[in-house]
Amino acid sequence: MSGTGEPTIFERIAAGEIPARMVLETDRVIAFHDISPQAPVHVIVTPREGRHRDVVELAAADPELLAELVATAKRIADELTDGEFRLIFNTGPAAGQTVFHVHAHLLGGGLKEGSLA
Ligand code: DGP
Repeated sequence: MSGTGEPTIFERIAAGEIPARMVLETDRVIAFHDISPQAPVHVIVTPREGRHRDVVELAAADPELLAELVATAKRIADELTDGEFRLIFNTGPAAGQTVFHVHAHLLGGGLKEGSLA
């Protein structure tokens, strides 16, 4: 666990304080369209709660929640893509992580130039 400071933007989205184009919500996971899409389908999949900074922390602390995150991404991909997709966890600032609340980028349907991948 980490991040005892201010809630991140994704925690504020989960709390309903900031609007987002929701795709799917479960008890533990939320998914919404990325504000700056890098592919025809670009969805953020993230835990509703918890203070896990990145996927490495989440895997160590709550592997079941990580598995649920991946399963949720697959459910969404089945609906919104041809079933083939990228799942990217930026880990650390030098890797492009800007929001320090673990999240997966679900990318599908072809990538734009200069994309995350
Ligand atoms: P990362 O760089 O891996 O930490 O990804 C953060 C992503 O979150 C980035 O692609 C843009 C997206 N994002 C940032 N702020 C918001 C927001 O307020 N709403 C939505 N829907 N997406 C956001």
